Amino acid sequence: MTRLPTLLTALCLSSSMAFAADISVEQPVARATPPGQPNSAAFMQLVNKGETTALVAAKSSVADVVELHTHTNDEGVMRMRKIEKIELPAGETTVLQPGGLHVMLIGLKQPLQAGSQIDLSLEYADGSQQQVEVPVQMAMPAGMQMQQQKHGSH
Ligand SMILES: [Cu+2]
Repeated sequence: MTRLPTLLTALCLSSSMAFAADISVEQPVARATPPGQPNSAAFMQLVNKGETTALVAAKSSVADVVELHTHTNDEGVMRMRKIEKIELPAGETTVLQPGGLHVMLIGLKQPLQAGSQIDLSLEYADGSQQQVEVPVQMAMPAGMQMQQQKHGSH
């Protein structure tokens, strides 16, 4: 009888180890789209409470293709481009926001309606996956406006 709690603890430990990437996804949001707009983007904060890893892929049932994107400032013109991964340093919060890193939803199967939710599957460098329900909003939350950061330090 006294062995049972030990066994349960061991099971819990092993299951949390199987879920290797220790990332909590906070304030996920996807941008609502008018009819006919083929693409959208999702934003969130990725809080890494574990070891350094990276977001390497994403999938959603609402879009044909999901890519990881960033924006670069090309002589004053903001352009977005696909990147292979989003680094998630240990102990740090990586912010995906308008004008910066984002999850690009390409080839929407239907318009994203404000107030609905979409599914998003995030895949990390260690092969673990995380399912996230992302609320769709018309306007981005305050503080997540399209703004260019002026500081150049990295
Ligand atoms: Cu993009």
